[in-house]
Amino acid sequence: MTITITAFERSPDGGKGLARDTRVRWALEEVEQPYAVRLLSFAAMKEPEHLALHPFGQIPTYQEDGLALFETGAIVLHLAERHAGLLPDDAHARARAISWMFAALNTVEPPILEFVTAWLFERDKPWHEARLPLVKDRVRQRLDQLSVRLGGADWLDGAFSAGDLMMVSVLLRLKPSGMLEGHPVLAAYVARGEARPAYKRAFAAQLAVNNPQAAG
Ligand code: GTB
Repeated sequence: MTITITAFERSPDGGKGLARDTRVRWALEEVEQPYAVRLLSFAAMKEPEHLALHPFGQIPTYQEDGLALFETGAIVLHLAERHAGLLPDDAHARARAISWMFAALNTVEPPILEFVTAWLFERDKPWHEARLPLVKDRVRQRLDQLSVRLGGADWLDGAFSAGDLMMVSVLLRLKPSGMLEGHPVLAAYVARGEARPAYKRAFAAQLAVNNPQAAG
């Protein structure tokens, strides 16, 4: 059965690939699985039909053969476990790659989200000037730690894995702010992710939806 995911009818980022359907598209491309996309308006995401698939009324969702999933971590892990290409065969290396997925989602993404929210949406708040440096520092601390761990390696633990896919996806959220520029090791790591043919296909597919003129 065809895999169907959901995505924004028009992402607020206008095609920068920052909405979370991009990481699911990327995983699908890495494991060479064809997929269809059902596009949703913000209003449709809050309708009972979509809430039955996603309890929080968000995108993306994933459907295949009677299985319905939400949460990008669960979706990417499901794909990585079912198809070759995103998890190593060795049991220990596999467990470590999954640790990196969780680290991306639970340890690195939260301060990045706090920062992006403050930077984009809280500029008019009276406490904005005082809060922004605090949330920036929390991001910098994680970026410093991650840079040290990555060091001169291409990927976090041997070959490219679902852990890298998730970490690069999370770090990409920082690109518009310029914050990655202070961390050349991570900027190069993100660039390696973006250079993967599977990422390029995923990016182009979301661009065709969100900015058809730019997609050409
Ligand atoms: N933890 C969930 C997951 O990983 O699947 C989070 C899902 C989520 O936050 N989905 C967002 C959503 O549906 C879209 S990705 N939001 C609508 C809502 O909650 O009503 C977040 C996002 C949105 C827009 C941009 N952008 O424009 O730059 C970037 C990221």
